[in-house]
Amino acid sequence: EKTAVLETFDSGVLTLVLNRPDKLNAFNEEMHMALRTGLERARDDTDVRAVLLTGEGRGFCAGQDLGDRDPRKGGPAPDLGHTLETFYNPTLRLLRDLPKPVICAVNGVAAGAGANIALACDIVLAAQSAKFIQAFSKIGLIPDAGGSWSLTRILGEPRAKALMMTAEPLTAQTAMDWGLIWRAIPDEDLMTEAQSLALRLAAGPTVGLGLTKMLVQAAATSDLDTQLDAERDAQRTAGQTADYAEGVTAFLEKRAPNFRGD
Ligand code: T3D
Repeated sequence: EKTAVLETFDSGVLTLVLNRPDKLNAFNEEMHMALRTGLERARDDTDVRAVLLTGEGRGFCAGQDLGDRDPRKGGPAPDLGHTLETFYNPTLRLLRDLPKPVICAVNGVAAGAGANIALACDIVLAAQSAKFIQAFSKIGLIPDAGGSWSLTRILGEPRAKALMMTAEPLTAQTAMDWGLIWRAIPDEDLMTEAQSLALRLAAGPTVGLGLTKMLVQAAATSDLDTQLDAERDAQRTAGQTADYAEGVTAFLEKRAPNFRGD
């Protein structure tokens, strides 16, 4: 049995590759746990300064493995609230709470929870041929993995509802035009660009980047006064890092900074 998520570490970047290509990297319990283990390592290991998430084969992730939900096998209907609470929601929270940049390289179709996990990453690059599909309505489910929240906030109700109710595929180009992802990239250049972005961010001021991520996320639910207070507190912390001292010194010495991540 192959490892459900391939993990490699190089120059501060932890690369996690969803690895069930025969099923377009659909989630079974093993892949859930392997991804969670990888994200926990990213959180706990101070050598990890950026994460790159992608998929093996022609798809990024087709969401839940429906083979594990076959009603024809009999038995009571599964409690999908329980599976969200046990498997999907902890992964979403890990991604959002990780105080380091998470780059997603969407190498092919991203459907159902697969689409929404991609969209929960901090910077999303997608191959031109990739598609995002809110596939849930095709099987009678609701958009999970944070999709009902993130798509509504980013796109507004009209586009969010239409995408979710029709399950029409969204091209990478339209996803970029609508501000849902950072960039659509020619297929052959996707991994090179994603790796170079991940390396660049891993060589950045990690504490400041993590604080930036948290501020942006907090802005979704705070008013300006609360956000100004949060910026004050975060800037106080950033101003005490060695990377801030290095950044200013490098500027004054007219050289590139050498950030260490602390
Ligand atoms: O259950 C819970 O815990 C609740 C949480 C739910 C979260 C969810 O994600 S619900 C949504 C589940 N996902 C879907 O409904 C998407 C199902 N897949 C598709 O609609 C299509 O496969 C795609 C549009 C993603 C891609 O289409 P296409 O034509 O490029 O590929 P394909 O031929 O359909 O798939 C290739 C293989 O992957 C195929 O296997 P085969 O025939 O070669 O042996 C197909 O069955 C398999 N596959 C694709 N998606 C899934 C899958 N197998 C199991 N589960 C899948 N989700």
